[in-house]
Amino acid sequence: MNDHGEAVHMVLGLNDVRACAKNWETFSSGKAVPGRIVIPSEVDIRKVRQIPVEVDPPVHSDFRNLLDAWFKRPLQPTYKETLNHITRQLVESVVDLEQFEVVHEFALILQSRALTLLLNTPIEESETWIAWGTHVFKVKGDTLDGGKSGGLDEYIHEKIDLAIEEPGEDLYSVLLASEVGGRRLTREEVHGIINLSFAGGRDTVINTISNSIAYFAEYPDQFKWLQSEPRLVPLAIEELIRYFSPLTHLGRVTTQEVEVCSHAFKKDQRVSLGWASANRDESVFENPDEIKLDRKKNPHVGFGHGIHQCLGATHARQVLKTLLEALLDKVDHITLQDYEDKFEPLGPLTRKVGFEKLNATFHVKGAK
Ligand code: EMZ
Repeated sequence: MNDHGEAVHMVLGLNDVRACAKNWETFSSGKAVPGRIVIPSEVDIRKVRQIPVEVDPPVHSDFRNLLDAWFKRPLQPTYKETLNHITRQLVESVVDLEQFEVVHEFALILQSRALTLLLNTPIEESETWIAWGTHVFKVKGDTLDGGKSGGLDEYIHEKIDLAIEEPGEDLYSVLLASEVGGRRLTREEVHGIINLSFAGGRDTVINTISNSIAYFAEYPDQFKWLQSEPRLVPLAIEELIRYFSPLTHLGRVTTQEVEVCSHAFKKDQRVSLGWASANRDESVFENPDEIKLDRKKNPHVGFGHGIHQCLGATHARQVLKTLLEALLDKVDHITLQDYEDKFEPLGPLTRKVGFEKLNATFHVKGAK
């Protein structure tokens, strides 16, 4: 495909995608200017380097070593309890409604409230984030918007200032007090980590939630079946992530001449690692275009692969698990009223990634 005047070569098979993702020396994330590895490119609307996704080793490893423990907090009992409370409260608030709009009145709210746990900020902060809409850089019609991106930067800078003045236990304060490679993080680096925390897990999580709800509405027998087999929820989550592949692809930039799938690449070319395509690789996944909730062999790359494997994956999985358990517990079945698909342009193709809007009803268990 073409993007911003540059050819982007798309690697599509699972094994090739994995091989390129592993080979960070040749397929670099850090050698490109900020925003260039993202497709569509964010070069024109974002100046800050997202960390750790736009950094190569050895610095990348220093950041991962620092961040991995924080981003594993979703496994802690208190975190799980609060997430469970937030989720059930939201489910309760819509379960009696004749209908509600899933994307904006449910998924966006859940993603934003859950993110307050990941950043360890007050839940009220989510009100501001909800007002930003489903993507932190895009405005209606899917256009990347410099003004919106600048607004996010301003917001982050304000929060960094507050954390400098009055350090707390939030991620801003923790990062400002942290070290990488024997020195304090710079303000720019803190900004880059927080920017990614807002951008990386937003539309991806929202689309996965909306797609999953639509799927269970369309296949009520699968919902019932999972209700009778709740221990299979973790497998079901991996399958939903494989099938919906919320992040279609992410780019790399070649650092030297290299051959991929018999194609010659020059130095400094953009390459797309096609997670969504790899996740439907028919040589690996049996009936790849079907959702098989108890799929056992499921080596999907929905969270990427190699050193850049998604830092927020533990949180995202926990959000989905908590939500699915709450739905199985409270809801008898789900019906859809009307919806509008959301498509992502991919050069000559488009891919359905989620919904612009999705009106649904959660029919409460035990209702007459
Ligand atoms: C970037 C990307 C990948 C990008 C892991 O995140 O997700 C996109 O939605 C964002 O716009 O900035 O974070």
